Amino acid sequence: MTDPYAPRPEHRFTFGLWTVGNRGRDPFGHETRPPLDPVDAVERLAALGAHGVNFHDDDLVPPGSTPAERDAIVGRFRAALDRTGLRVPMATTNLFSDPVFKDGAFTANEPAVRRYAMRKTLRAMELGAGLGAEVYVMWGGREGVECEAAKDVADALDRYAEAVNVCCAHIRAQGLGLRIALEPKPNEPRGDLFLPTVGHALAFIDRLEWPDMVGLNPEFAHETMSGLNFHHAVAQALWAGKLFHVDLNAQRIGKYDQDFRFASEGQRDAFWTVRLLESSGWDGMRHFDAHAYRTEDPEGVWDFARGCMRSYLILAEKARRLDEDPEIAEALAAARTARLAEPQVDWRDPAAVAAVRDEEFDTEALAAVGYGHERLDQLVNELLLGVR
Ligand code: GLT
Ligand code: MN
Ligand code: MN
Repeated sequence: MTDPYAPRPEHRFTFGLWTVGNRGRDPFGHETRPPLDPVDAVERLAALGAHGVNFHDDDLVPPGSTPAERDAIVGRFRAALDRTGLRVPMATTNLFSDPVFKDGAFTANEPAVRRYAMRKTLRAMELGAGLGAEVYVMWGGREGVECEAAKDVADALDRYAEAVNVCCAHIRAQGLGLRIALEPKPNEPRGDLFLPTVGHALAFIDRLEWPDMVGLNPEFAHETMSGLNFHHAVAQALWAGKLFHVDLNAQRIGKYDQDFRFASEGQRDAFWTVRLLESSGWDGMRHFDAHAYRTEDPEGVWDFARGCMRSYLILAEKARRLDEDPEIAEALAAARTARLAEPQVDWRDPAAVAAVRDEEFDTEALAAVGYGHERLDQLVNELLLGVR
């Protein structure tokens, strides 16, 4: 029997070189795994049925490489992509590891650091676009502060916007064909980060020079760290036409950024996210920004990668079953779910607005209605728990 949960390239699953290449270092302990050659990552991901691989500039070309070394590395990587058919849908820049960025990159107080961060990003965008990337992720890992006195937030946002505008100008001038996806995060590694949530980032985009070129890369762990509902964040990004990319992983509220295997925690939120992505027809990449537990040896990394993709496909199947379940359909009707899609008042018509002012309501009768949410939620739970 063929495995119904076997990943295939058309499922659009992608991983970062930094995810499968994560060596298990944490703030308290050293690496537990040897380095992973990017070419081996490409081959293993392709063999597992992934669609693509993403990278930071430094993941592929180690900092300090000469131009000749860079060309050799890129050539070898490109050959592996050609051999396997794996794609590079997204690229990004490491603006957080080098000590030069300790006070920020685009929002560093020192102007030369800001210009260096822009230079590194323009070059990384060229590298990514050269390998086929269409989305450029911007995660401001050091854009934040611990010492509140040291940074003016409005100035920092002005400089952040300036840097994004410079990147957009370069994309346009060079015809790189990239769209920028901002990735919010509330804290870690800084005490507080700028653009902490999807909502903050959406509001920021409106103030940019080319807002159409900029959207979001929401991450499950990052919204959940803030105690927010990831499925709602993705839904609002979709509603705004701003879901350019998505980082799927797992996270418990109130903890450090765990980046666990997708759906290993928070299965309900993972389920609603998968259902939303699948039912919306969104054609972006299902990117897993997660890494294997520190306990794993190199083979365990591939169990981790396979697990992310299988859980997604299992939840997608549950979502289909939910939509076909007659008892759940009945419960949804009792909850009047579809009626939320019915507009009530044409606000362009003054008579219609005035009629709202004068309508009479039987609020007692309206308040007496039961919506059956206990029954509906339990049916969904039983489906997720595998007894329906
Ligand atoms: C880093 C971070 C992620 C970002 C990556 C892209 S780098 O691993 O924790 O959330 O998506 O810069
Ligand atoms: Mn994360
Ligand atoms: Mn991420």
